[in-house]
Amino acid sequence: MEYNHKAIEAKWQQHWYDNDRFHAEDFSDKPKYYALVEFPYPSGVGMHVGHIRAYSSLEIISRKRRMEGYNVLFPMGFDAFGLPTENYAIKTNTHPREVTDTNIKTFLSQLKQAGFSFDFSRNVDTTDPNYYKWTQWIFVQLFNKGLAFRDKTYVNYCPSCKVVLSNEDSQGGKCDRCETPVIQKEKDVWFLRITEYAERLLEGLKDLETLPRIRIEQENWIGKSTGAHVDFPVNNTDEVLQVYTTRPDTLFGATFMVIAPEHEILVRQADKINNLDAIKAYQVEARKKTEFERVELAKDKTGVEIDGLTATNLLTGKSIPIFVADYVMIGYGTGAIMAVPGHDTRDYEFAQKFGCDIIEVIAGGDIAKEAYTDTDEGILVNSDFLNDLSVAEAKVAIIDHLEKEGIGHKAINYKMKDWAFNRQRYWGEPIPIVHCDNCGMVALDEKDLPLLLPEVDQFEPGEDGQSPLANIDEFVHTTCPKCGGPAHRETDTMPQWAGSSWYFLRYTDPHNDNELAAYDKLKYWLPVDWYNGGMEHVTRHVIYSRFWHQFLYDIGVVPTKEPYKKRTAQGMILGEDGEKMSKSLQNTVDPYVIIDEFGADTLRLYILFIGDYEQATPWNPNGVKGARRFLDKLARLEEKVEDKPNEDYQMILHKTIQGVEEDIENVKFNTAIAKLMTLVNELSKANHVATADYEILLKLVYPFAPHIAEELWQLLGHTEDMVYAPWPVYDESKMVETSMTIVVSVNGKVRDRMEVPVDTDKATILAKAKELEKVQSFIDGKTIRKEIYVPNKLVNLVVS
Ligand code: ANZ
Ligand code: ZN
Repeated sequence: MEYNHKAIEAKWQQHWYDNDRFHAEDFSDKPKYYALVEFPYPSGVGMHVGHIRAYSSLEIISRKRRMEGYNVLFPMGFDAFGLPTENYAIKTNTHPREVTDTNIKTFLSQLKQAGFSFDFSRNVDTTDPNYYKWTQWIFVQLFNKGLAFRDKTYVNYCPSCKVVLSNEDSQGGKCDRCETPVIQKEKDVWFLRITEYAERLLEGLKDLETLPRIRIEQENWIGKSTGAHVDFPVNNTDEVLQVYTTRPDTLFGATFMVIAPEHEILVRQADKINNLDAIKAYQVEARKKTEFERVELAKDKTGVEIDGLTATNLLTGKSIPIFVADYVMIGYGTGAIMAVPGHDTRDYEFAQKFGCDIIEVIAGGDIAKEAYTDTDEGILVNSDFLNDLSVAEAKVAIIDHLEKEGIGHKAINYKMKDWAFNRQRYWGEPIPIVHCDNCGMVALDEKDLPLLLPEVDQFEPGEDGQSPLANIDEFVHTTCPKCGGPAHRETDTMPQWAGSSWYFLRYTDPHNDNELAAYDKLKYWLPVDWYNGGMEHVTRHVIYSRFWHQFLYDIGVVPTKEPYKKRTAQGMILGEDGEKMSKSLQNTVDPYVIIDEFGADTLRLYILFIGDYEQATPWNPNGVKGARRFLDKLARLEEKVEDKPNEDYQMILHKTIQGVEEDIENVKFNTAIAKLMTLVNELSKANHVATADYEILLKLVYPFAPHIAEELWQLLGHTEDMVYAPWPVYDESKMVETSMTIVVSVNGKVRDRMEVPVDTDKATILAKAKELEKVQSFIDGKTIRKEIYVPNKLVNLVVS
């Protein structure tokens, strides 16, 4: 066949999409399969090769599953709220709605040009009021259950974007969007109480089918630790400073205390503090630093000793100093620690700088040199009733003692914090809450949802991080849903993570006006059988969405405890230079230039052939041509097809079926394609290719390069397209080896190899081995002392 990719791809795309060939059928009798890929943010530049790679894994799986007889749900949508659109709208003075609609149109057309088999009748758009009505509805349920609340706190604030950022949006101390260093600012913000679900989020990971690194990232993010709360009375006050420690066994070595600069005791006991000015100055300095700088970077410990306050270590009975230092975080544990310089590296550095006592309470190290932190080997010393115990034993004994004395108790802590859930931006879901002077905060009734974004012509954030919605009087002034009195609306909007926390539910019933999705449809489709997305979303997005899902399960809205059964993550495609693709490095690749020149099938094939799917891989333009040559060969092979069997290549054919099957399921798409290439090369050498065998080949190629496969399939005379053509199964009887290779060595050195039929007996093999020309020169005139035969593998002749 003459391979004209443009005509072929246009023809089949029209056929598939006009006939809705990838339609997912609610309640079909076939077994269901729900394949989910992370929906894109529809940016103005369109899709890049990374998008194509991200969707390709489950595109292959979806096409294969349909052939295997499944009713497949493989949907697509748009996570369209967010800053880039809003910034672009401000810059170009266009409404974000208009920008979003244009971008979505581009994305949709590009997805189709790549030939993806999404069910486009189920598209969702998080900025569609019919969609965000339900995002708001979920927020109301969270609010009514006390899981959404407002609190004063220090927040990460980007002075350039003028928005509050979550820790995850400001990793490394920089704004995720604009790279400006983030500062700490006190603000009244919305939180979702995700910490209440910490244990269940951890628990649910046990059943998630995923790579260890993906599970470990989530576990670390949740960050569970076990230890104790211990009380330290503050001398001459009625205050008790409570600390959280994972090492209560070291209590006899606690020689000073450290509190975070934001600790409330500094306000409560201000009149007793003699060096308040120095402490206030220190607080100002600390506020300029990010958490990352405070914890990770501060090699040189800073701090101020509180002049006027001391505490008592109730175990030693000694009075100990209290310091303010920024290596202690206000948001973790109790915001105060007992410092054990002998056995904690940070405390050791601090103690050396400030001249505090260092006491050894775990024997085994040399605390004159450094903190001794080995907890497996250490034995307690200088610790009264704990002496001679191991660390593990001492932990049990001390907690028992603390609880008996009423000065402490066992405690669990999570690194994870409550989810800061608001932005001061226009292009987001309005938070459906009103503030009433009589009733306080009141959630809107379901009948008043969606609370629409008001029309404005000014999208710039208000001063001091206020949302632009605060400038719109008609929006702000309203009446209380409870008492009818005057009230004002919340003007913050939700973060972008909101809409993506439940979109996979909406796909099951995208046009429902009465519920977020009908329960019976959720029951039919859930859980998601396989979810693929970016490694960077394994913590934030996946954990947030699991939290919402668990909450919705608790209130009876969804039928499964967990949303996802299996999770994989693709590696990034790097530029030719091995660097991350970026406009500034000019190393980006436009997938649509390649589609135009070589075709979507070539692009799809190459993007999966490029390297291990789960690893980062650099782009290689020569590889694109190689992929195209493979398709050319596949098309040429059609001229060799004859309607009569051919036994010559059956073994490799069936081994390829088996290999491709296994590789696809194990996300080893590159080796699956390599096997197909080998098969096509072998078939090209055959005198003729049997029709039935060529059909098998086309079916194996179809998930990767569906347009050309369909065209060749039709050329064979098929009137039905390949979407539901049955996936091939290998025939084991055709895979039995008929010959084997035997290595022949003399005195342990390999001299030759020979092919023999598999059922050859030992005597024949030894005789044949001695007849080999290359062997003879080494045994001629010598005595054979021993003849060793390792069945099916090798012969060794020992001569002297
Ligand atoms: C005494 C001690 C002795 C500690 C020792 C460690 C080693 P993870 O495992 O991360 O939970 N800590 C507690 N709250 C803190 C805060 N707000 N900011 C900074 N550090 C804090 O760590 C718990 C340990 O980190 C606690 O155990 C505490 O120091 C410190 F040999 O207490 B430890
Ligand atoms: Zn009211």
